[in-house]
Amino acid sequence: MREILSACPLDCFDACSLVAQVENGKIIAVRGNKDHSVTKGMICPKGRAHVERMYAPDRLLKPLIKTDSGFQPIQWDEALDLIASKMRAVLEQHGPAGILHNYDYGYEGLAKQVDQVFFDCLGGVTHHHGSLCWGAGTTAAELDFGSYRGHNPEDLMTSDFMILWGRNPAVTNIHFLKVIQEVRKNGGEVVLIDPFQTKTAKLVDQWVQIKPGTDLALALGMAHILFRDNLADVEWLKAHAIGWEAYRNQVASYTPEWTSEQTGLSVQVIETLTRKYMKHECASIVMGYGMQRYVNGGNAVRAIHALGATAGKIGHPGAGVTYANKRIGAHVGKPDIPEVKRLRTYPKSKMADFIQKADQPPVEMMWIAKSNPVVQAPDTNATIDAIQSVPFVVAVDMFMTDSAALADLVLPATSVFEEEDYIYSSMFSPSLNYAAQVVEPPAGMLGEFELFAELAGKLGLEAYPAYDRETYFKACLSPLMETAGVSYEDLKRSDFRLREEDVPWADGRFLTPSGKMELYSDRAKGMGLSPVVTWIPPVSPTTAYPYRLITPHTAKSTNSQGFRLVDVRPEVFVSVVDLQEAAFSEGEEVLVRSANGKIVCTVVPDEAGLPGVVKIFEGYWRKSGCVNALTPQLEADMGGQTAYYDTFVQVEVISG
Ligand SMILES: Nc1nc2c(c(=O)[nH]1)N[C@H]1C(S)=C(S)[C@@H](COP(=O)(O)OP(=O)(O)OC[C@H]3O[C@@H](n4cnc5c(=O)[nH]c(N)nc54)[C@H](O)[C@@H]3O)O[C@H]1N2
Ligand SMILES: Nc1nc2c(c(=O)[nH]1)N[C@H]1C(S)=C(S)[C@@H](COP(=O)(O)OP(=O)(O)OC[C@H]3O[C@@H](n4cnc5c(=O)[nH]c(N)nc54)[C@H](O)[C@@H]3O)O[C@H]1N2
Ligand SMILES: [Mo]
Repeated sequence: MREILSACPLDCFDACSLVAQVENGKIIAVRGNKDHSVTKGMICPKGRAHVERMYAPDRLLKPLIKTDSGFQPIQWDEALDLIASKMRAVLEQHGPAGILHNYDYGYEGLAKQVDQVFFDCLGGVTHHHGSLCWGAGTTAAELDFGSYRGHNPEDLMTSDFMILWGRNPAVTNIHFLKVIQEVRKNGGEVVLIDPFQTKTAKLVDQWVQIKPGTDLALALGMAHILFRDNLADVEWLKAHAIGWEAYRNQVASYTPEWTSEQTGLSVQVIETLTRKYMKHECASIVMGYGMQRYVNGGNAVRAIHALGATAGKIGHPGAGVTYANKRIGAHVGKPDIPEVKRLRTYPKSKMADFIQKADQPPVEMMWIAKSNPVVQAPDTNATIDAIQSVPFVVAVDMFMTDSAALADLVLPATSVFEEEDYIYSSMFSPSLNYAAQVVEPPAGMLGEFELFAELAGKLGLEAYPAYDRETYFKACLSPLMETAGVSYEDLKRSDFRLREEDVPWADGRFLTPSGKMELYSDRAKGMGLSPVVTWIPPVSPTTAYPYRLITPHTAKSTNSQGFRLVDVRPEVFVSVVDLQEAAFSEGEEVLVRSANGKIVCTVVPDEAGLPGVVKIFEGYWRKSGCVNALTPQLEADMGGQTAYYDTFVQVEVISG
């Protein structure tokens, strides 16, 4: 048996380093790399499942074209000729904006980012702005600090008090559990703020059950208390922040009573939490992405940053406010290609509407890769209609997803084990991981790296760099090599880190236009937002749709990727209080209906659930019932973020 270094390409905080075990040219298992500072030898079932996915009988191995009698295999060359001729026709008639390039976070390696190089070389195709995932928060961090840099895991372990704010690491970020363990082992305290009693709630000292969409109010109210009681670190604010007086004036009206009314927390809980947070020198706040999937999500993250600053915790070891952690990503470049002007962009959260309304030019061709928008984008029914309205759709995936099934041409994708790559995440882990090619791809299979090169050749696209893989990687990684003073060979290992300090903003120098932390942001103003954080209420329920629907991430899957073989109804978690009044009961199948669509779910009681709030995990395919059939194309206050959790539903007995 041989062991070969690889890495997990899933969209995840942890970005694990993997070791593939190979026997007779076949991978028999994969394990976590023991020598990796974050992975520490432990991986999750989703990481191990890369092997199952690669050898799965339903994996796509050949290009498929849609015909009257369903999908039929065609030769690669034929498929690429067809794409080239369709592209040429759209380019001639409508220009590059007639092509829409849809991609998401389905695969986190560099090798498959050549799609962006290709479409940029085509000359500014229609492209999204913002993100379905974390855009409100990353934009908030860019406004406040100039970038989103988090405290590294080892530094967070030295916290003596930690607020986990809307994050569920027991499910989404399992290597963070080591951080929680260390903090508690050293006598520190960990508090979780989440509307649900998640698995994480059982691993912390205190669970604070906040009303959904009101974290903004809590952060404003906590800052109010710090100023009111002269606890605020005004020295820090004077030295390092601009606009702090305007911000202090702003929070003056957000009293504990007001905060209590918004958040559903008692004044005592709010006061005590504030005092504890202030009192501990190494008090950290670590946010997740659930709490920014609201119309006020960006302001909520800005308010939490501002709270950290008011407490004087920014740039302090073991403290700070961590949302994401752009380390390697800040030093990754792109091949040298002519600069492209993206003439037409649309907010990612409104793709379906955009496609239907686009007329100058209309969307004539769509490229779907590394994403499953039918299941994951908001408003599934509208997304299906929109994709079907596009005359020619190409999808690239390892499997016939609900999105690929709508395409005219489906191209298979390679597994991470079949290509050499460099993989990193900007969510938490600060490491770059090398993934060697472990096995050859199936005979004749083109990976996306080769596919775009072939396509560029067929189109005579001279701007597309005719790089081999190594030249491409070097072009992307040269800024990193320069910053770190290392050679390309030095990067061919797991766990490459920049030797910069663990503590962001410790030198008091920020990447904002003013060089300070911006509690007053001209850039926010330029975006049509209040320059200083302000209260924006979450959306309210209506009589027709009285329940707020939260659709968080599940342990069983990364987004839709683990639901391929699942064929059961999703569960709808209903609070026991609501269940007492309801016409349905535990285990019953019910119709969950919103203004956008409906799905059938099985009722599960939530012993600790808030009345008026129901939960269904996201990721289920259409055969089970996509939760996004219920969600609207609603944009948050910033970052093109989807306000998924400002969705309202009715739950009812299935009649007949
Ligand atoms: N197992 C697994 N791991 C994953 C993923 C997955 O699908 N499965 N997905 C990956 C991806 S793409 C992402 S973006 C991350 C997401 O990682 P997380 O942010 O940790 O997970 P979420 O489920 O999005 O939301 C976190 C928590 O926010 C809570 N929440 C909802 N509304 C509110 C609110 O108003 N206030 C507060 N305080 N909390 C609220 C939810 O109840 C949930 O427990 O995880 C990554 N890791
Ligand atoms: N209701 C609701 N909806 C949500 C969320 C929520 O909390 N609630 N969360 C949102 C979040 S945080 C995110 S990040 C998005 C995720 O949205 P998506 O990124 O669309 O979700 P995935 O299900 O991970 O789909 C990725 C697809 O990429 C494919 N893939 C894997 N490897 C490759 C490859 O090498 N090449 C190609 N071409 N394809 C590959 C996978 O097979 C899979 O079908 O969903 C969002 N949707
Ligand atoms: Mo995400």
